[in-house]
This record gives sequence, C-alpha cells and structure tokens, in this order.
Amino acid sequence: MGKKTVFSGVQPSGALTIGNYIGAIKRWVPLQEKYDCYYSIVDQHAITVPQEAKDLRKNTLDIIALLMACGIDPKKSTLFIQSHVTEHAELAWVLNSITYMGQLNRMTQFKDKSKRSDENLNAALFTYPVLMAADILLYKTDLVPVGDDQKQHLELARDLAERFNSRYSDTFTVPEPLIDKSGARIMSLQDPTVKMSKSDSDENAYILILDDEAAIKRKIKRAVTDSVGEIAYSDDQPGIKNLINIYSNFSGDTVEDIVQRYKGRGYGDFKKDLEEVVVEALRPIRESFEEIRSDKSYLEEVYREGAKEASYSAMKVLRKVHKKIGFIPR
Ligand code: AQP
Repeated sequence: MGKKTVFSGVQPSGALTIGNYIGAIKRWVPLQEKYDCYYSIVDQHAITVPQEAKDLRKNTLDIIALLMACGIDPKKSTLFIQSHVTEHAELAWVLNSITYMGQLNRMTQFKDKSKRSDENLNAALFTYPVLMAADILLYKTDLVPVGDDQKQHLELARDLAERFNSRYSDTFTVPEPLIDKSGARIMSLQDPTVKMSKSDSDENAYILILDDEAAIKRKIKRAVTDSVGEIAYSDDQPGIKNLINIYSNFSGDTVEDIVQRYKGRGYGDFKKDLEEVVVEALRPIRESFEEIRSDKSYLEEVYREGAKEASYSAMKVLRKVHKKIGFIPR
C-alpha cells in the first residue's frame, strides 16, 4: 500500500495572516512525513474577487517562499501554482457539467461573499466550489485538511466524485476530511465574531505572518477586548478567547495553563506577554522568508518542478475522465 494523498491550497488574495498559519500551514507541515502531499497556491481561485495583477504576482511568489519558510519542503511535497497545471480548469469544466445549480446556490461562502461585493459578482465566484472539487479529485486525494468554512465545499467534491463514478464507472477517489480538533479558528482582532481574513479592509483586524515587530505589537495593543476585566476562556468574552487561542497556538501552552497563569491579572499584562510570544514565534519564519524570497532562480526552480510533478499525476486522471465521457484522445 502506498502513502495516502493529501491536497490543500491557499489563495494568493493577499498576504497571509496568522489565521492562515494556525488554521492551515502549521497543520500542513507534519503531514508531509506521513502522506503524499500536494500544496497549491490557488491563483485561479483568487481571481473570483478582483485582484490587481501586480499584487497577485507578488502575493503568489511571496506565498511560495513563505510556505517554504514555514516548513513546507519541496523535496517532500509537491508545491505548485494552480494556473501552471492546466488540468485544473479542464477538469472543472467537465465537473460543471454534472453539478446542479441548486447545489451551488446553497453554498454559504458564495452567499457571504456575494453580499460583500455586489457589483463585482461574477460567475467564477459561483462555480468556485467546482474548481475546488477539480483541485482535489485530480490527484486521487484521500484526505483534505479542512476548516469548518470549507466542509460544505468538500462535501460537494465527494458528491461529484460519487456522481461521476456511478454515471461512468469508478474513476475518482472519494476524499475524506482531515479534521484537526485542536486547530482553533482565529478571529478578527477588531471584531471577534468574524474570522480573521487577509482581505479585511481594516489592517488592524489581522496580523500578517510577515508583519514586523512594531506592527505586531501595535495590532495586539489595539485588539478589541471587553469590560469584564478578567482573563477567561468564555464565549461571552470572544475577544479575550481569541487572544488566548493565539497565545496557546504560538506558545504550545494549553488554554487551561494560560488562564491559570493570568488569574487576577489585567489585560495589559496579558497583551504584553502575548506580543512577545507572537513576535518570537514569527521571527525565524520572517528571517527564513527573506532568504528564500531573494533567491529568484531557486523559487523558479521550485514552482516549475512542482508544476511538472503535479501535471504528471493530473494528466493521467484527466485523460481517463475524457475517455470515459467520450472525448476523442489527442
Ligand atoms: N481565521 C482563520 N482561522 C483559521 N484558519 C483560517 N484559514 C483562513 N483564515 C483562517 C484557513 O487558511 C486556509 C487557506 O485559506 P484561503 O487563502 O484559501 O482562503 P480563506 O479561507 O478565504 O482565507 P482568508 O484569509 O479569509 O482569505 P480571503 O480574505 O481572501 O477570503 C484554509 O484552509 C482556511 O480554512
């Protein structure tokens, strides 16, 4: 039995936040030891909301370097840019033909995002989950590390795989979610009822993985808390709860230990220590990022090699799909 396959992606729709780090990248690193991992910078997903070309270019390259700085090793995993592997868009088209409009209408992320950007509403935002299904199914993915927000999309990928398999015979692996019980959802520092998002218009709402020391400290100081004045891990204090989650994830200390340690102490004390914890945890990542990002030819080699590897697997699956649906082989 070979290793199981894992697929996950991150959108270059901005610079990555500590939410992306805690909820995704940090989890991806240990998976490399056990699974055959495909990690993609999903630029085709990013254009479902308007992007400036120069920013998209920069974010894509930054993210490749950042993933490596966080511990994604291109020798262990296949690290690639989605648009370099044309099979993603090709399979998405085929999958579109077996996706019901009603299914896409029910997607909560579409409903949320369409509310946010009314005038820019485009068809790609609507069919985004179909492209995501293609991303996953192209590599015969067994496991997809998903957060709560992506569960519905993975369900669609499973549904489309099963529908195709029963219509045309066994072709796709039906993927399973890889749920991490410890991974907390990191919330906005300005409104702890919504998730921390890299495309938030308020830069105080998020901490970027590459923020410098001064920015990290400033943002933590300004983070919204409450008037209770007690460090407790409670849904009634969502701001403090979120900061405890961040503390715990970066320090490795348990929530219980943290709450115990700060019993009877004020928010100022806690925030000051949190600043140090975050600054020190991100420092080595930022230093390693600078080194990798400055070596343009190495970066190129990594994403070209990654695309070659990914294409090799993707092509085999796509060929099979085309044959089954009756397309004439090239
Ligand atoms: N706040 C978060 N807490 C925990 N996990 C998070 N992720 C994102 N934000 C948080 C996880 O990061 C992975 C990559 O996400 P993505 O870039 O594909 O898009 P996203 O989930 O839509 O992230 P953003 O930052 O909110 O991007 P924008 O603002 O462009 O929409 C995913 O596994 C996600 O769960």
